[in-house]
Amino acid sequence: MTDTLAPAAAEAALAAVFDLDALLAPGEREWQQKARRVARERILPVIEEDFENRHFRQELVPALAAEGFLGMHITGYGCAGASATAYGAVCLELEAADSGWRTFVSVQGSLAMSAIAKFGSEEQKSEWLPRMAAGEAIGCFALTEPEGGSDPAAMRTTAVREGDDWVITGTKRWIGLASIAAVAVVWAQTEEGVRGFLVPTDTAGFRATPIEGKFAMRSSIQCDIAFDGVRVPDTARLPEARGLRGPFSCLNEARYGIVWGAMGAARSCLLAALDRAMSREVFGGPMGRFQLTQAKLADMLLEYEKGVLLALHLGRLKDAGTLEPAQISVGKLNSVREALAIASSARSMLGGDGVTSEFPVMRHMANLEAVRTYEGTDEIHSLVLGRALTGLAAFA
Ligand code: TGC
Repeated sequence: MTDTLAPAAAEAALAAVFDLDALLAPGEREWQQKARRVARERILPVIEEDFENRHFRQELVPALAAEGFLGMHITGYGCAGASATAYGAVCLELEAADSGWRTFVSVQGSLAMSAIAKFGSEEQKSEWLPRMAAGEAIGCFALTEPEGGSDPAAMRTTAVREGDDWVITGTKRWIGLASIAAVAVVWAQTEEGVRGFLVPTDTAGFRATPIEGKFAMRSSIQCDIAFDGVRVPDTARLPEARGLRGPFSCLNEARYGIVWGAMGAARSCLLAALDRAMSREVFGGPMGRFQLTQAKLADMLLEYEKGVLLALHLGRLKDAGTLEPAQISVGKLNSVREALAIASSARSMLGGDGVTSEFPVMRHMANLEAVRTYEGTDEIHSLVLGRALTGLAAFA
């Protein structure tokens, strides 16, 4: 197996057209460089093996925590208080290695920690956020149910008030990290509507089971969860979360990270294809001299550059406090769709070798199929945009 480090000459050629890194502010660039180093030194050397073996390398969690990546956009409670743009750049670099590791940072920081930071009591924040930022406690975000993820309003998991306690009953599916989590942010239907609860995973009646047989996201963990009369005190309820607006505002954070992250996977595929075009001899010359090869590379470059510029624009809006959910839908839909197209085109340029683990392309393509579905499918984001344009909701 050759290593999957981005070939330096291809990287230089890409940067010579547009140096997208140069658009970052110095502080943002520092975050990006840290993430690029961690991805190259700690993740890339083992990722093909972990993907092959369906292994989440949990021992890397302290390394990511030590760099400050966990909940890095949250202020206080041991979190770095970095900009949204810096967080996006970190997502891009981690996903350039593998979507599974961007997903880890996303589930921990954008979903579980964000839910606590946005809606938790002072006690809940003090209890969980510093430990989660340090990587000592892992969190998960239990929203999606086995009957389907696109319509959380139809959730069947219930939380019933009994005296000072709540009793949670139901099932969740596709919940990242649940089997190694210390705490689950659980969304459940109550008599007053959807509410969120912090459930320590050692509570009686909580059971998380990793989902087997995945052809995507094999270096990370997604689980089924069963709640069999899980009893928690009222102090476990997130006091500021009322209705679906709660989980949806956390999904906004995670979707935002994907806008950047998918472009990392795209970059990795583009670089592999570019390197091949420059180094492979066919019909008596370099493959890169053929017009069809150049046309493919040019199309990949266009969508990659546009995708990163869009991510940067959304990052600036988010840092200004003006980013709207429909704008995140533009980014999520575009980034994942175009990253997949880039991966597919790169695969074609690699020929048969493109389907092997000698190159990262097929792994990224498989992961991106999962990314395309979670945090709002292509269809859901299209419909969010359809509603934004027409004022008519096509969900019902
Ligand atoms: P509706 O049910 O009518 O609205 C409910 C309330 O939510 C508000 N809202 C939002 N708030 C903030 N940000 C958003 N993006 C929001 N979208 C909706 C809405 O304003 C309303 O508030 P209020 O106060 O008036 O009650 O919902 P809707 O008609 O607006 O939305 C319908 C639709 C289809 C867009 C929505 O249901 C949706 O986004 N569906 C997709 C859900 C999704 O992405 N699921 C995948 C989650 S991924 C996962 O669970 C796994 S976590 C990752 C891991 O663990 O690995």
